[in-house]
This record gives sequence, structure tokens and C-alpha cells, in this order.
Amino acid sequence: MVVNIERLFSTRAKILRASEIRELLKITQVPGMISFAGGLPNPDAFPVEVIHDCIEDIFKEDIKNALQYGTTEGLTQLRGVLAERMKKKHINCELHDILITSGAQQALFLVGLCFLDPGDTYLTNVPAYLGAVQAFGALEANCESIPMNDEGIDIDSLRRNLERLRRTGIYPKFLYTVPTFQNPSGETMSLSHRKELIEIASKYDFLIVEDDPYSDLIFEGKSLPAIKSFDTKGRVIYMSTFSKILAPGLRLGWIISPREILEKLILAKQATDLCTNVFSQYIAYKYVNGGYLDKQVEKISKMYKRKRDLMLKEIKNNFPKGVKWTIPKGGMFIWITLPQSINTSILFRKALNKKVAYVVGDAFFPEGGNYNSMRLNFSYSDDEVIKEGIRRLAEVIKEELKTTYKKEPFLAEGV
Ligand code: PMP
Ligand code: G9A
Repeated sequence: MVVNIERLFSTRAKILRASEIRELLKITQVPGMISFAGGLPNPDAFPVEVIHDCIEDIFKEDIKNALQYGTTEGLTQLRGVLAERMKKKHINCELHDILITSGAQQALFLVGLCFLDPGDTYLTNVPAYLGAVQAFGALEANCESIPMNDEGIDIDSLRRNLERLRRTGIYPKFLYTVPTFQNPSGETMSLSHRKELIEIASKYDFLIVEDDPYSDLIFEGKSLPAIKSFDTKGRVIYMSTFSKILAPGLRLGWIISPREILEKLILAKQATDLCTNVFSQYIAYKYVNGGYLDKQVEKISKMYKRKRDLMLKEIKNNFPKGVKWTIPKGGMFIWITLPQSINTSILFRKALNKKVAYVVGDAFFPEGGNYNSMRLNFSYSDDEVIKEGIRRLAEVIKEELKTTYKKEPFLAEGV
């Protein structure tokens, strides 16, 4: 390039970083590669025929509108059926409280755009969804990480950190969290912590950004109410997506928030893309209105439960002693903690040589850490592929353990 383009790039453009997951999607397209990396739905679960019928219907009834620009807020009919669906989750909203977005990823970016100035701070429990960290990082925000525990977030640590930040004059704008079947850990926040978060947000005056793509994919136990359902003061911005329950290629998500916030988000969206794909919105509307979504959710949940069970069984039977893992009650991910002598970034190259991929755990910690962890996705692969992939991964871990254990035996024993 002849132009010195670096000089012209904005500070924002200079700090843009690739998402490890998006980069991995390229590597994992190598023939023969088994990928437990990307959080992809299983393509066999896509309701191809019903979608085909919905499209035929659009061609018969709505094609001119479906090919036209739409309002920034989104298709009224779709917002209407979503409002009804959200009420069943005890989220009290009307269609005017909903903004349709191009996936939950856009919802995250719009929220960031409306609340984060360069240098502003947000909180998140870690490990955290990489895409959110990427979106908020692109806006030059600082992240304060709060550790997770078996109740989803370490509330004491949150309080301690808020006090510490306050002493230095830092007032976080919001706390970002995926409370149910979290990406990447698979963990779920307890009911009491959901309620407590609202109180803490009130006391320290910040918003809660609740990202909820996975709560419908439930395998066992009772579903917990969304944090948003306890929001009486307008402190929670809730978002979800059709990506995991219907098809990510439609690129459809939604935000529910207090109107004052929604109005700003709509302006931010206008400046970004004018409106969400109208044709997709018609497909989703016909799909939900036709009563197909509940059956689809039931079908995927059954399928993913079987895959989770299979992956857990294979892990149990093949992984060496000293490895720990989460048992998610829903969603798409298992979080693995290896003996401390293993660094999963170093292991990654060796795993790729054996044609198996995962996401290195460290990537989900904005401030680094947890070098001995990894995220495995169980929804995407066929059953036989899950068996073979875990067998390959177990081999790589065992080989690595032999060499690292010699160097640092006490660390390996400590797990
Ligand atoms: N939030 C979380 C927690 C996710 O896991 C994902 C996708 N993996 C997204 C948001 C973005 O989803 P989409 O843009 O496809 O709706
Ligand atoms: O970036 C994508 O393709 C969506 C998946 C996200 C994830 O793997 O967490």
C-alpha cells in the first residue's frame, strides 16, 4: 500500500483485536479437523422444511414488505410475538419495549456505544463471553473482572471490588453477565445472587446487562427467572437471540430495556445499519407465530442433552486423573480445568496436529489467567465425532502430562 494508512486509522481502529473464536472458525474448517471450539448449533437441528414453508408464505403474502426497508425498531408483528414469549418468562414488557437487532452481538455493541466512553469501566464475571469483551474493548472501555463461583458470581468479591473502585473514584457503568448456562463455563447463577445483583446495582448505581441466549436449552432442573424479571427500577438491559434456538444465519436478536434507554439504542442502531434484515424478521415471525418455536426448543434441548451426556461420559472414561470439568444443566459448553502443569495455549498446537480443536481458557479472561483451562462445545459435533475427538484430546493431554509432570510434579499433584 502506497498510503501510510496507519497514520490515518482512528485510535479505535488501532486497538481492534480479532476474536480467538472467529479466527478458530477458519482453522477448524481444515478437512478432518474435529472442532469443539466454536459455539455452533448443530446444523441437523435447523428446521429446514418449516423455514422453507415460512418463506413460501412470505412470497405469497408479504414479499414486497419483506424486501423493503423496515423500521429501526424492528418488525411490529415479530416484536409482538416476542413480547408474549417474554411474558411467559415473567419479563413484563410490551412490544414497544423491544428492539430487534442483528444478533445479540449487535445488541452488545449498541449497549457499549450508548454507555461506554473511552476509559470507562464495566464489570463482568469471568470467564466471560469473548464477543462481549471484544465489543466493549473496541469502545476503549476498561474491564474489571469478578471471579465466578458455584453460584455464578462471587458476590463478596464484587462488593470488595466496588468499594475499591469507589475509593479510586471509578464508577462502573454496568455489569455484564450471562446468568444461565453461561458461555463459556456452562454455569448458572443462583436465584439469590440474581436478586442480590439488583440490590447491589441499586446501591452502587450501575446497570446490569443480562445476556440470555441459552436459558431455553435446559436439560434438567427448574428454569430460573431472568434477572430482568426482578427489575422494578429499570436497571436491567436484557438481550437474547434466535441464534441458538432457531438459526444463527438469520442474524436476529432482541433487546428489552426501559424506554429511555431503548430510544438511545434505536438511534445508535440507525447510525449503524438503519434496520435489521427484514426478510429474516418475517421468517422468524412466521416461525414463532406458527407455534413451531416451543417444539423446536424441546427438540434441540433433547439433542444437546444427549450430546452433553455423551461428551461427559467420554471425558470421564478417557481423561486422566487430575482433570476437572463442569456439568452444565443446559446450554452448549463444558469448562475443563487441567492439572496446573499444563498450559492449554501450548497444548493447542499439539491438539491441532492431532486434528482436534478447543478454545483456550485464557481467552475468556480479559485480564489473563487460567492458563490450564479450556472450553469444549458439545452441540455441534456428531456423536461419533464427539467420541473420537475426546479420545484424541485425552491422548494429547496424557502425553503433555508425561512431559510436564517430570518438570513440575508438585503442581500436577496439587489438583
Ligand atoms: N452472547 C453470548 C453469550 C453468546 O454466546 C453469543 C454467541 N455465541 C452471542 C451473545 C452472540 O450471538 P448472536 O449475535 O449470534 O445472536
Ligand atoms: O462467533 C461465533 O461464531 C459465535 C460463537 C461464539 C462462541 O463460540 O462463543
